[in-house]
Amino acid sequence: MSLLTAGIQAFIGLGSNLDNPVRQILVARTDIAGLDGNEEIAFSPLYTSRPVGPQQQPDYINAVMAIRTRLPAQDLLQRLQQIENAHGRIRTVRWGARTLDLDLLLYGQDIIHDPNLTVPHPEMARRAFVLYPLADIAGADLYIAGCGRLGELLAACPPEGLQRLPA
Ligand code: A4P
Ligand code: MG
Repeated sequence: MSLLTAGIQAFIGLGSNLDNPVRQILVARTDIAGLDGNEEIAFSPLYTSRPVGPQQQPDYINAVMAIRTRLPAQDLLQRLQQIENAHGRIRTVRWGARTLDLDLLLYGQDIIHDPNLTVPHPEMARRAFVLYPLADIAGADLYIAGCGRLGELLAACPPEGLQRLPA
């Protein structure tokens, strides 16, 4: 694949708690990197995390991926949803168990408030399972549009229920 010289740096949150979650995440990584117009920049360690939302569901595997993309944000979201669907994602309960969840966390420094797309992801600043893997690959100085420095968000969000898996 040719290296993309232009494009926007975006971050994607990956989560799974059904049907071999580690495999779901690793296959999704390849799927995302393989999208036309995308190039992987970094991939965080995998973490296990206790569910946020309904508690009667398995623990999650979470990770964060940095890409450089030429896709407009809406096109990227659509492709991510296609990948979720290809992984057998069925939407029933909000924040319920899922084979694969792909959230567009950041798209450059853009702030987006479309009916179907909010960026930065509205919950990310409160979620340890997003902030810690994000810091692993982006560093604490990353600025989150409308929220502040990642280091400050981390300080306010203890890593309770979060465990990094050995590489
Ligand atoms: N949408 C709006 N903005 C975005 C964005 N930035 N990225 C819309 C992705 N999608 C975005 O999402 C519902 C709608 O959000 C989409 O149609 C899209 O247009 P969904 O994936 O169908 O449903 P959902 O995931 O159940 O709802 P939601 O509100 O997106 O939940 P989250 O925030 O994705 O949270 N606990 C742990 N430990 N680890 C997890 O990964 N994940 C969730 C889901 C809950 N608890 C978790 C985890
Ligand atoms: Mg989601």
